[in-house]
Amino acid sequence: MQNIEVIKKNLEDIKGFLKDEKVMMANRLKSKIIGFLRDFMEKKEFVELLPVIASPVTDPLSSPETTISFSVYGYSLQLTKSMIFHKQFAMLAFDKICIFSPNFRIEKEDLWKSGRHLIEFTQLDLEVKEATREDVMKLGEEMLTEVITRVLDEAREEIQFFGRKLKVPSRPFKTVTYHWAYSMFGKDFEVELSRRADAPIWVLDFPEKSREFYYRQGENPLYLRDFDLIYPEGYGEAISGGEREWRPEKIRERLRNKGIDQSLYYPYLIMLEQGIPPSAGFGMGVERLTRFIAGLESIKYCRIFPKLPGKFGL
Ligand code: ASN
Repeated sequence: MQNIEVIKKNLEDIKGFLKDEKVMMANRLKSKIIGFLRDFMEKKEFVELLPVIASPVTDPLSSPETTISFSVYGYSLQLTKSMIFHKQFAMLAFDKICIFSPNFRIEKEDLWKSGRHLIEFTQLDLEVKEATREDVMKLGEEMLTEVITRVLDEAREEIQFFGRKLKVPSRPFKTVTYHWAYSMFGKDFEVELSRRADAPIWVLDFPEKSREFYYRQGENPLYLRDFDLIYPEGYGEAISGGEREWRPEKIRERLRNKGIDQSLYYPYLIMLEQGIPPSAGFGMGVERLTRFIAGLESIKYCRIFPKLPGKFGL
């Protein structure tokens, strides 16, 4: 049971929050950004699908213990942390798909301070059949530059309100390897890299051990055919994605090596055994993109009912 006082306090906070012009402007900007993203995807002939909110299996991410499960009609369902498995499945029917997908992730409580974590957020998740990592990275670069170009032209009032100095990044974006970033800045390299960068920068080839089992391994199987895109000026991660593993024997081997119980992933494993095409794709957080474009200190302004790690909220 929620304490009535806590609920009242939260409602008061929300009322104050809704009167803040920053919230109104950030959400107006986000609405335009979503439109620009949609136009871009349509131009590239993507089919937009609607999101899955709960299903028998979801992305474990690095913390399977934070998966939220509940029972419906005696079957166990999980709240979506990402639609990765559904995206791969959809490749049986479509060549290019995208979804504005709401994700729910229990983050560590102290991450409310990071300025870039919400436990409920939306990512533009996309997948392309038989694509390579390079294909989808190129797509990500085109998408980000097009959105920024259109914002500068068509969201002038919002950009002026935030006093944001934005420039369209030139392509191709710079790339570094995980290995290089880690050796330069240690395990928090994302923060440091982002703080020092004045343009978006790709980080490639994460170690197999550090990421989920669904990314395809590279020529050196210790590293993956994956990537993150990092925003400049300290805004942190923008995009995460890569090529997918589609061969069931490889996934079984990865699960075994990671000590993960295969029965947790039966729907996925059976899908792979019946055959799906290889693909590549990524997800881009919509609120994080809005935060970066507006130059906001906190992501909370980018949703009208923000849920921050460790906090109670409507
Ligand atoms: N959307 C990401 C991807 O496509 C997965 C994630 O959100 N963890 O790889």
